[in-house]
Formats: sequence, C-alpha cells, structure tokens
Amino acid sequence: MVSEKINEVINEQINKEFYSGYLYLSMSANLNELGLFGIASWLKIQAKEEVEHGLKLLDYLLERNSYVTLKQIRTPEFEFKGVKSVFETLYEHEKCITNSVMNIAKLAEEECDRKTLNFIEWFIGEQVEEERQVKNIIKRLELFGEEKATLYLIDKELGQRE
Ligand code: OFO
Repeated sequence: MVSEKINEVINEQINKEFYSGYLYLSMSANLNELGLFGIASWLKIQAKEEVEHGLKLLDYLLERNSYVTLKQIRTPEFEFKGVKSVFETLYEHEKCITNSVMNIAKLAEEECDRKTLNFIEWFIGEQVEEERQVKNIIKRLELFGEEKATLYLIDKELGQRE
C-alpha cells in the first residue's frame, strides 16, 4: 500500500492526465472544424496517450492495494488564437504536468518509497519527450511563420503520426 499522501497525489495526477486528454481532444475537434485535419489527428493521438497515462496510474494504485478516487474533470479552457498559440498553450500545460510528476517523485523520495519512485521515472521521461516534441513544433512555426503554405506542410507532416 502507498502512503495516504502518495495515494492522494496519484489520484490528483489521474485527474490531470484525463484533463490533459480533454484539452488535447477539444483542440483536436476545433482544428478539425477549421480543416487542419493533420494537426487535429496528431492532437487526438496525444489525447489517447494522456488517457493511457491516467489508466497506468490507476492500475498502479490497484497493484499497490491503494484507493482510486476519480474526481470531476473540468472543462478545458481553450480558445483558438492560431496554430502556434495552440502549441504554446500545450507547452505551458506540459510544463505544469512535468512539475506535478516531479513532485510525486520528490514525495516518494522523502518517504523512501522506491517502488513509486521507480514507477514515476517513466512519466518523467515521457514528459521530457513531450515537452521536446511540442517545443520543436513551436520553433518551426516561429521560424517559418503561420502562412498558409507553412500550415499546409506542417498539417501534412503532423498528420503522419501513427
Ligand atoms: Fe502530457 O503526458 Fe501525460 O503525463
């Protein structure tokens, strides 16, 4: 069993992962409406990954004979202000998630809970990768601008994600 504190932060993290899924999905639907099908598809795939992260945390609690408390998922706060702004919003969001995951690791370290520490390492690696991916898209949009031709190419490229 994990400690009460770790149990609580993991339950909060489950909620944050499902919220992330909601956020990516709401953006995906919006971009789909605008005709940016490739970026919409990229975002939808990421939404599925976020839900997987939530399930991975949930399974971990069950494996440790701990308690799963599913809290309410809030409505994503998102208003379309351009493609770069979508990824900037996501970058800030992912940085918050990274901090949140780091806090779980810190707590596990303080409590000498090696199992949780090992488990959460995977999430830290995943966050580093996600921040890098999103930042790379922003860099390219900054470099090439948000002209129609650029968006067309980026949309095509991101649409190849499987
Ligand atoms: Fe955004 O990746 Fe989950 O944690």
